[in-house]
Amino acid sequence: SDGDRVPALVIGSGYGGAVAALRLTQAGIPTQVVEMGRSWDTPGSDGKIFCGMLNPDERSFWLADRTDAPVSNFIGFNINRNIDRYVGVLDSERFSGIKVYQGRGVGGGSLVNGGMAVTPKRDFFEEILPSVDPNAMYNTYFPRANTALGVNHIDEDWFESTPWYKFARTGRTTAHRSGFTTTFVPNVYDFEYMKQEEAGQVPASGLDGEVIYGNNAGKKSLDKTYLAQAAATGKLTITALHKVTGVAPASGAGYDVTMEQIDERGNVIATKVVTADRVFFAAGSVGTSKLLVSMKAQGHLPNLSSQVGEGWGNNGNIMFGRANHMWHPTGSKQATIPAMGIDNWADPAAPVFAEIAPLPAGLETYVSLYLAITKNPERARFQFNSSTGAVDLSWAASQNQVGIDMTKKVFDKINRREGTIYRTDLFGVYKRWGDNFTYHPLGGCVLNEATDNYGRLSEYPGLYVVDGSLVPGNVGVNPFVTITALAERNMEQIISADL
Ligand code: FAE
Repeated sequence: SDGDRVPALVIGSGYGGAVAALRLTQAGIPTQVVEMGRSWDTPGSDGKIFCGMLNPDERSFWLADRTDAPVSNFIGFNINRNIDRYVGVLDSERFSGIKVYQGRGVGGGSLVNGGMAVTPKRDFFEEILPSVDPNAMYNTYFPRANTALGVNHIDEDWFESTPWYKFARTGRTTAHRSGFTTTFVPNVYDFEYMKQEEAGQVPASGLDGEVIYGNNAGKKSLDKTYLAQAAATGKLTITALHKVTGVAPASGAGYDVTMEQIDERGNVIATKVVTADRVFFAAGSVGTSKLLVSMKAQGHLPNLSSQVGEGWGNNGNIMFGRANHMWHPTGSKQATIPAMGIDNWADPAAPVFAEIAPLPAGLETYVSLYLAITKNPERARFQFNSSTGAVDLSWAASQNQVGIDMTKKVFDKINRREGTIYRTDLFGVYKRWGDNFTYHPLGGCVLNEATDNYGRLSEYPGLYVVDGSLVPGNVGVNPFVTITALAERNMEQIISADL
């Protein structure tokens, strides 16, 4: 509460925040996590904590009057619907050139994501983060992250036979016929639980259209892994529905952290200041970058590196669909959890890792949906806008053209071989590419550039960055395993050297 003093305060409860919370509390340090979203532990009037994708209600979106689904249209119809403003679990934050999807709530992105748990390719990791010892990462921190996150692999025999992964097998068949390689993708969704869903033995979630607005079962989100373990130490406090708006040196030692308490409709009901000896920024690439850029510009943390706000990228995200022939159905039953990717990353002309994504519409659509991660080298910066008081992101829509070009090199070939076409009705009216949004914001406070080699904001002893803003814009695969493993590496060093 207002006026408290705490040894360690963590801003945000996603991957970086959850790792910080666990390792600090295990080291015996009382730790307060401040999270702007709600704690998703209480069912609504329908008995469920989260709503499904086909029947979204106020729980779906963060303080919005209308849903804003990534696949917004279907054969000419906009499928979004009006909802009441509420602190829903998925935010689509709009900047002038791109929309950034992020999780809101205790657990951050782990509440809404597809659970794909991919360790990056070692040579690309070495390329993007040359200051990090790759042996330590691949021998120690990636394994540690995978274990703590509860990563598991699909039973391949079951995958081959279940109707729920027909869409993935169709995507694989068409990729192979054009000479592309596919790979199974590990996940934090419990695939054994999913088998029990199919058998009707447990409540269905991944087999009942649940994912981007939360999973009511099956998924090992951070509230069930890292944060639960941290709570078990007895040293963790989580303060939900509090948004940090400022961090500045306190008189004496430590930092004053200013926060607004909001109600479930988003109204500010109190403003509080907590003083912390150490502050860990874990508000995500966008949240952390916005806070640091505005603190620097407003003179609260003026000595921060000029690199703060730089190096942001969309992980090359491009979403799109192909229309299969009638003899290549994708299935009216589709698991919401992706299990396979097309891996063309090693091709310098078209470096693409494309997840074969479900489109669980409850009916046969013949659509193959993909989320491509391309090696898009374009970057943008966060800048404080003194006339609006907001932080802008300089990304221009045209910066994704290079990602589209890479994607086309792979999927034009598949379309030619199959005699098929791209769908043009999923992202608007006659819009082929879902290129105006990202699921994978990365960078803005890049490791060893805006921070030291362990995430310390060296100009301000006791301030640290631990989340996706450390990763320079693109990691070539879905990012949360990398974010988690880097946080494990950095926290180990910080705890042993600084605390
Ligand atoms: P994040 O998890 O975003 O956590 C930041 C937390 O800070 C959030 O809970 C915010 O509400 C909170 N916050 C922000 N600002 C403030 C503030 N001022 N005060 C207090 N709290 C604040 O950050 N990645 C994969 O690896 N595999 C996938 O399958 C996958 N699927 C995805 C699907 C969707 C729909 C989305 C949106 C993302 C997906 N991602 C996936 C991306 C992944 O969830 C994301 O990279 C991580 O969640 C980022 O982790 P951070 O710790 O950086």
